[in-house]
Amino acid sequence: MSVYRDVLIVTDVQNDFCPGGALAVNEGDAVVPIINGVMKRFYRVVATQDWHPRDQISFASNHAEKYPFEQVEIGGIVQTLWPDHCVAGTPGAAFHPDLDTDRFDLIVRKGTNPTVDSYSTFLENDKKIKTGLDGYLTSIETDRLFLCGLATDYCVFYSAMDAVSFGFKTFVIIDACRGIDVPKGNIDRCIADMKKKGIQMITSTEW
Ligand code: VGL
Ligand code: ZN
Repeated sequence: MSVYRDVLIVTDVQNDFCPGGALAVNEGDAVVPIINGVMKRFYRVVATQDWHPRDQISFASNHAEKYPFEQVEIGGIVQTLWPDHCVAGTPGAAFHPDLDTDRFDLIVRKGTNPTVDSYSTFLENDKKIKTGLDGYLTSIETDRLFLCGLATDYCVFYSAMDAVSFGFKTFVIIDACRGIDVPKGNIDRCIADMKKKGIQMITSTEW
């Protein structure tokens, strides 16, 4: 265990983001053994779950004549439309069966609001409504935050950017992440933006 209060955020390692799932990320399940291996190094482990009601605004199926991966503007927020995924309580929303969930100290569910989606595990896509995670991390006197999971260019990216804004020293364990890459090149763009914001990209074997 490190001398720092290091907290790991395991982002959305759920069946629907793994091969065979409704919004499968290429090699999404490859992160599972890596995450299981690093969890023991941390003071606390927080897991997140994308957890949507069926009438979630981000589902293309809830919009007439719209298709997955199109973008729409709703109330001033540009929202990408997705296939129905991670519907609360369904097998697709469950953690990957090989993920060592016994190690989780806290589970944060996000995207539960039907009218606003939430990529970040700190703030919904309106950038205002909090999940409360910042309060938990401050309360346990977190020194450093490490993010991993799915997807690199959506939930990991937005969570990492918000983590910096909330004042946390932030790292992304990049070999323990996989991305959607829609639109093409999105993963590389997001990695560049994270570096610009002062987020350190590290690998699971590096520290
Ligand atoms: C995510 C798209 C839609 C993610 C969640 O976990 O990265 N991406 N909902
Ligand atoms: Zn989602």
